[in-house]
Amino acid sequence: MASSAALALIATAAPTSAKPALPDQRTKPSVKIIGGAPQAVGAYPWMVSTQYRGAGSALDRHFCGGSLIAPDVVLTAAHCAVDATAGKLEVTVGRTVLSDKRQGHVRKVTEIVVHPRYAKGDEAYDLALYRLNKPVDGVAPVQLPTPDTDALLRPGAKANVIGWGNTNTRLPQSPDQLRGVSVPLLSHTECKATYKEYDKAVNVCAGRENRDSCQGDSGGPLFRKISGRTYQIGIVSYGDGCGEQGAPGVYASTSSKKLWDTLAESPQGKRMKQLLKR
Ligand code: 4AZ
Repeated sequence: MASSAALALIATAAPTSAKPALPDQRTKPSVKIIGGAPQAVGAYPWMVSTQYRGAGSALDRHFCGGSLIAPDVVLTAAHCAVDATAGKLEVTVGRTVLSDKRQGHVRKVTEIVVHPRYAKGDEAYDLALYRLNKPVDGVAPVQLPTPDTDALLRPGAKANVIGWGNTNTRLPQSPDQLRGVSVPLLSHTECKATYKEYDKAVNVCAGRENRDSCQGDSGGPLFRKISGRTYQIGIVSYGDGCGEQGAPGVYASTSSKKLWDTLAESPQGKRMKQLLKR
């Protein structure tokens, strides 16, 4: 999750990280979101960096991605939000280069709603919402799919994932500029074969060797552009390492009716759902 603390840990523990580097990877290091490229300034006005408030650089304060889904609501991952306190957070909407304070809109967070079925240590229902102190006007929120349509989730179709997360599986490298990579969607059967905790009712998975999201991308969007409209189909959730062969990235599936319906199992979730008309 959080970049600075987690990355400090990686920095000191680098030689003995969980996944030993294979010889060919040592001579051919993978760089990028994993395997991606920098995105043009202004390309994603609804993209969000969630940050801890404070004096540090935006790069150090960034800890997760998110997306604007209503003028005053940000969608992110539960594992990003579950230990956070609203008063200590801010979000930056529509900024591409984290250090460029002239880009985008900064808002405070007034309320955090973690999905009531999200259980720490479990991986499913990895969805949370932030209510903002003031709407972001003049920015079109990203669209969410019609519940329980799976037309956007066809295995083999290409989706995109963007974020400021780690670009290198072996070194902690956080980019200042937003990056993105195209990832193939996989079938539920393929996902379940890798992750026994995978829940096809609320998850979707995507990626292949050297094309993946990574630490720091969590909470950010997996999306497809269809005839000029952008649909967010997933929220970066988890994976075994980043960009490893046979270990795709897992995403909370924003097409899942069950994911949204069960949000109403808490009073806060129910209110937020009404607010979003979902
Ligand atoms: C993480 O640690 C993380 N490859 C996020 C996404 C993925 C793996 C790890 C998916 O936040």
